[in-house]
Amino acid sequence: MDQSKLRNVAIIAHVDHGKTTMVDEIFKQSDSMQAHHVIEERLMDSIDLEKERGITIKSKNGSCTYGDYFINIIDTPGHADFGGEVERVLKMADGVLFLVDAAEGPMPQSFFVLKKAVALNLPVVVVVNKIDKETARIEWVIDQVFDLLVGLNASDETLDFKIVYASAKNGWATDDYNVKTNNIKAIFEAIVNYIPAPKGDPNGPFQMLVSSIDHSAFMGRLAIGKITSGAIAIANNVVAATESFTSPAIRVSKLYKFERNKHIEIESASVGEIVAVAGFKDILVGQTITSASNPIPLPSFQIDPPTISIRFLPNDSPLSGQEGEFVTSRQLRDRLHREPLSDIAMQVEDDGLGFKVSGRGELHLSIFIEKLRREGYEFQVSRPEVIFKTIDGKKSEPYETVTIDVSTQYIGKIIEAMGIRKGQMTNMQEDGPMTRLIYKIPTRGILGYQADFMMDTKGMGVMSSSFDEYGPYIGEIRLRQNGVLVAMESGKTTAYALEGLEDRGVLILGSGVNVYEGQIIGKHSRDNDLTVNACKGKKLTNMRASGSDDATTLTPHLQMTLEQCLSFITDDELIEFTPQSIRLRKMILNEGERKRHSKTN
Ligand SMILES: Nc1nc2c(ncn2[C@@H]2O[C@H](COP(=O)(O)OP(=O)(O)OP(=O)(O)O)[C@@H](O)[C@H]2O)c(=O)[nH]1
Ligand SMILES: [Mg+2]
Repeated sequence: MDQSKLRNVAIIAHVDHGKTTMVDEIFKQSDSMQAHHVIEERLMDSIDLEKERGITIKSKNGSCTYGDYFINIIDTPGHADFGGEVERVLKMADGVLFLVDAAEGPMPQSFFVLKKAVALNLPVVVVVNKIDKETARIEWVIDQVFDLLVGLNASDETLDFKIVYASAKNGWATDDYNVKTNNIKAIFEAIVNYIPAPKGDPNGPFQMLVSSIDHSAFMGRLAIGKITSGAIAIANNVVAATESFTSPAIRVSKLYKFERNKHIEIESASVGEIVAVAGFKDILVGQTITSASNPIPLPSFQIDPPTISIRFLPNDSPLSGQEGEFVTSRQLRDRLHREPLSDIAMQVEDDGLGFKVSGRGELHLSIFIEKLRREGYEFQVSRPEVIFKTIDGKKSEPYETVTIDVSTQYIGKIIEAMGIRKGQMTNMQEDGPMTRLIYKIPTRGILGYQADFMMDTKGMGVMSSSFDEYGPYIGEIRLRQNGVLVAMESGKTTAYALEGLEDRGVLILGSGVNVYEGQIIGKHSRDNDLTVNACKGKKLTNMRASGSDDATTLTPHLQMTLEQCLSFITDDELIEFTPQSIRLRKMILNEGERKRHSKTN
């Protein structure tokens, strides 16, 4: 392929600023697209969980053609928990499209991803997206982007960035926001004119840094990266190497490039191209695939360390083994240890009691939990904990920067909630009916706040946070004020029994559900735990048979999401996950034993 006609561009932005939607349009309006082809919405969000949640979790490669140019596109996740991913895949890019929402302007993760692009000295094309929004404030957004780049000590060339204005959702872009168009030609032109062709010596020894790993049902692990030197062909002998390690040589069995969002088999590839290489069984991200006769590894990645961890345990609840396919400790262990092979931001350790799984944030771990459930695993987890460190002899904990945009009427609520969570306000800006609040807050404090935030602001607020730095431990933060209602015996819940419990608190399950002794069935309205009978039936009368439970009408019970459960439980509680159920329980199921245990501790 003609190196000068190649472009490798990564699309980066804060969460929801429209990256995947822009990629749809790039595919739709590129020359490689046949007219009759229909592209499904957010095509690159191909994982079920991505479709359901409307966010990108894993970065993905694709490509299109424009005139005689071949453009490789890397769609990246915008959520802070997946920032490690962005950092890695930027190594495949020769420039970035930096999208920013025309109303929101740069948000915490905009700063993070832009910082990574500037550090790699990548040219930046700024795309002010969503200019169709009524609340768009284009000039302000551009000033903000400029200030951001100045703050990052960007070079003069970078500060002289090209700007394109777009409405990805409506399929158009323009160089002049006063002139509406009906296509995204301005985006394509910016890519070919402002993002350079890849560099590298086509005749040098073969080198490709592995930036991500994909799985193919037939070929196993596929190592994806950009060729930075030389060429590769089927049947070549190559090794995977780092500065301290060289694998045995393998023969390249298959080679793929990306066409639209699909893998296409090819015979050979040369410098500048982004390809997937099959043949290595155990290859890892950060290793370099390089010629077997003259191996020259490239420097590997420095990935930000994990900030929170959760203990995974085999499921030992009385209902275990009824819904899942994989239940044993060994199956769980094997699966957990497999994850860090493709997600290097995740760490797994055996800790005697179970497995400590550490990641970049709540969402990173909760998405993993959901993934395991869907694969058929049963397991339990304990309360998420932040990872403390000792820095200069002092106990330290992770802090985040939180940006909150709310309608001014809810500020009081937010300030109160942030206070309880030990957040410190660093900035407050009023802008019309909205106010932007910026806080520095311990990660512990913000864990699980998203759901409450939605309630506090009646869904009218936007909050996002990203890891800032380790700082001094701030002391106890007590978030759960209430105790729980705990089932005293195993059985099926009855409406009759639950009705009697409604004034004790808020129930989290309904009638006709199998529960076990020690399972949590609701939140207590007071601060202590209360053991209750959730299964008792009505006394027999000669009018009605026992079991006809239907005359009772229960208030609909509270449905807790996975994330809400994670932030709800305390140290003596667990969450039990199966493919069908999420149950909360006391670690010690029997009330007597629980009491004895708490006395002796
Ligand atoms: N009004 C408007 N909405 C848009 C535009 N582009 C995207 N959206 C909407 O913004 C939301 C987020 O779009 P995505 O493309 O998923 O955003 P993303 O940047 O890929 O998000 P993550 O990958 O999760 O970081 C969707 O509801 C889109 O329909 C636009 O130009 N105008
Ligand atoms: Mg996306």
